[in-house]
Amino acid sequence: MKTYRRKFLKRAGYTTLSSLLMMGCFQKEKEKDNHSMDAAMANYKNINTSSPLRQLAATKGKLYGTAISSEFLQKEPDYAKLIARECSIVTPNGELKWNATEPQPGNFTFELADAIADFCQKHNIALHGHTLFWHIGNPDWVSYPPTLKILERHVKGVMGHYRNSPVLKSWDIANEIIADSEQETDNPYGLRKGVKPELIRDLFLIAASVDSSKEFYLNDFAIEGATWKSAHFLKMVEYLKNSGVKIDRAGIQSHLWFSTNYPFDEKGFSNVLKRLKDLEVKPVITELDIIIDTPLPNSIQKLDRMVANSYKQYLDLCFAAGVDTVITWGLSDRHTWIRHPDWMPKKFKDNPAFHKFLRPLPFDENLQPKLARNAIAQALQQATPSVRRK
Ligand code: 9MR
Repeated sequence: MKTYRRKFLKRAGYTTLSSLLMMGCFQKEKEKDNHSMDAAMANYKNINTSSPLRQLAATKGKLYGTAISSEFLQKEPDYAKLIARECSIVTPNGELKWNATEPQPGNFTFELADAIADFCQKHNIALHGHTLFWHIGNPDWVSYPPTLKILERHVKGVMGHYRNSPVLKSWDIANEIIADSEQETDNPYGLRKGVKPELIRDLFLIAASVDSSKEFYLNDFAIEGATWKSAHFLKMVEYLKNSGVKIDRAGIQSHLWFSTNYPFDEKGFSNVLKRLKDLEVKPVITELDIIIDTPLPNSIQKLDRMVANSYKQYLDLCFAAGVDTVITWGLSDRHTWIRHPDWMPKKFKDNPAFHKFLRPLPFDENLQPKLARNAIAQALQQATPSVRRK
């Protein structure tokens, strides 16, 4: 089995996102009848190429958006303009993480996150709060997991600041609490070592005591199929529901790998969505981006078509299950995390010739729409309407 480890996470002792996706989520035995993604759905005919994605989404009672960074918002007016045009929801890339909001114990700072909130207000965009609790992105003084007392002060400080915000509509109350594998948990819920289910329950309770007017998410990755992680994620959702706490939505991050070598686990993912429906917790696609795994095609054009077809296949399934919100982890390949040296999957990092094949988002480096943008548009156009999201 291949493993890819991000330098950053290796230090923390966690298996990487990419290795998990490779191992569990999509890596099934090769199927003889695995059709060529190149040939499938190749045309994208009758697509509305002039309407912004937010408008196409609104027509179906849905929201479309992206992760956003205050730094680029300030430095790149063309990027800011594109976000305002295309998006009806955004997630701050890092501005609401613990290291940004409470760098010193009890000292809160919201300058950068507020700049994003102001932008949202100006352009009528919903803001998704990411995140109150994570094992990464914490200042040095915070241990993982933190004590309930430290956690409570943090949640009160951060959620309290946005209690009256007209744009902030939802929170990732907890992010990535499920361990990366069976070997890395010490409890039947599959939680990261040291994390007790009661702590997560209390976190949701504290959040509800501060501001129950927002939607509460449990957010995680590598749950887009029948995986060890998805089984434990669902178990935690069920535990939270049974504990009677407010949990409205499941954030399905969707950092996806597609390949001509292994199929997407449609059946497994459909079962995850069905189980969430039974639990009355609505799914949201919170961090979508798509990497094409080796063997890579011989041209960027073909690669872009494979990415687009993968978007279409994935979103068709999501929309058929009633998903009403899709957030991509970036809008343009110019800013994708996956090209950053700290995060680039090893397989790509070790092969400089592969770098240019990391094109996971709907717009290119020059902010020009790619075929993936058309695939999202077409999936939206073909989707059954959702009950309108506010
Ligand atoms: O894309 C984000 C990257 O720029 C940050 O350095 C990193 C640490 O804060 O977080 C990345 O975003 C992650 C998100 O917060 C949670 N899911 C996985 C995302 C990609 O690593």
